[in-house]
Amino acid sequence: MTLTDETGPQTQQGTPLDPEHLFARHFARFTGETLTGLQERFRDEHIVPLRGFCPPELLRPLQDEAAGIMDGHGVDRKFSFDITDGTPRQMTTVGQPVIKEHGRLIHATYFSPAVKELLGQVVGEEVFTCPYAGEHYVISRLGKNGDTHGWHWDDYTYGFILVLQAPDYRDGGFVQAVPHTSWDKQNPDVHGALLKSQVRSYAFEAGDAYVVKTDTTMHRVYPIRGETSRTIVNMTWASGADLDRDITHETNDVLFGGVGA
Ligand SMILES: O=C(O)CCC(=O)C(=O)O
Ligand SMILES: [Fe+2]
Repeated sequence: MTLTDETGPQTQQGTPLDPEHLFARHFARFTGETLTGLQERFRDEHIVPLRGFCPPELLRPLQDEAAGIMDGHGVDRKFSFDITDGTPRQMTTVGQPVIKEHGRLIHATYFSPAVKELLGQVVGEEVFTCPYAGEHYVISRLGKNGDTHGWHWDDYTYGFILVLQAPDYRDGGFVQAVPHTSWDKQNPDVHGALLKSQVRSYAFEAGDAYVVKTDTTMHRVYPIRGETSRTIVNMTWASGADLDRDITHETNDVLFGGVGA
């Protein structure tokens, strides 16, 4: 059980929550055969759920932190992107600069050595924090009937998505992924990707996370319906090869405001 006051989430003893300690202890569950299973699934599907990723003590504080930031700073977005073949983005978002200022726990999650180590083990190579700060972390919320994060790819190799609030799958909001597809920013072809490969769907609960190879896995969040809400934090991770590539970030800049003015 955690308590929160104006200095942020605290333990019952009144000391600030130490996310690193909680992550390191909690990730004992992602070792041995469980880890091998995650590695195999990631290799096969290029996306893998990390069920129960979030240490229970951190879930409520992270939910509260994200909700507070979203309520104070969320921007409603609604458009379709030519650069992803016209797919819709209808959601409320907050970009990295605001989270850096107000999101101690989200920031600590992104810069956690234990999280970095776990992600590297799951994907089978070392991962690096994104060289472009605007993609370190963003929050998005689907909160209105029909809200969706339509089909797209992302700029860097890996995405890590922490699910803080999720509808029942009957109300939509689950993730769909199509591995072994690629994004030609000059000639994006979503329908071609759907025909070429296999769509898999994944439903998540609050506290789950997933890792996805975002540059070659087209993905989307199925539209939500009715009175429900879905909130996630998306954190971008680079591969070693990404660090030597010249990568642009058009969709992040428009959807989340990039690194700000
Ligand atoms: O909401 C999700 O689960 C995926 C988010 C995503 O794909 C993105 O922000 O690029
Ligand atoms: Fe994405």
